[in-house]
Amino acid sequence: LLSSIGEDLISIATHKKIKPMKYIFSIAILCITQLLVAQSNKPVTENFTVGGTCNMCKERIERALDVKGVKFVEYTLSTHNLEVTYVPSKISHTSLHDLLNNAGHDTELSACSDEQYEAIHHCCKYRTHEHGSDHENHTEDSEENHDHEHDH
Ligand SMILES: [Cu+2]
Repeated sequence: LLSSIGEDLISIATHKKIKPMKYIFSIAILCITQLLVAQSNKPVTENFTVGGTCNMCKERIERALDVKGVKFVEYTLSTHNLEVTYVPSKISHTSLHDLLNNAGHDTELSACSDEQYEAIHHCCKYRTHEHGSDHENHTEDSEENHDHEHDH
């Protein structure tokens, strides 16, 4: 960028018909433009709460944000905190929440639809999850077979 500005400076300077004030003004505009571009390309880091219970959730959440514009993503199960570093000019703040909702996870800003929530694995139902309790009730009642084959 600096070299291109330098080239512009030389080309502008060689045109002697340009008035000094106009010259300075155009340089200022150029600098401000470059600054704004640099600003929007600068990654920002955010932390927010996302619903999740297990490592499957962690994996799903982090995979959901494995997209263009996201530089870093880490979900901490114990705190339900998601740390994400992204480039605002490439991906918007709301897009991040939409992606998480699509994956079936509520964020502190937006909840996913019932349909999206239903799509996640049954052991990942974080909305009603109780820690330390195993619900392994295999209620397969003894099947009654009424098929009696009578051999004569
Ligand atoms: Cu899970």
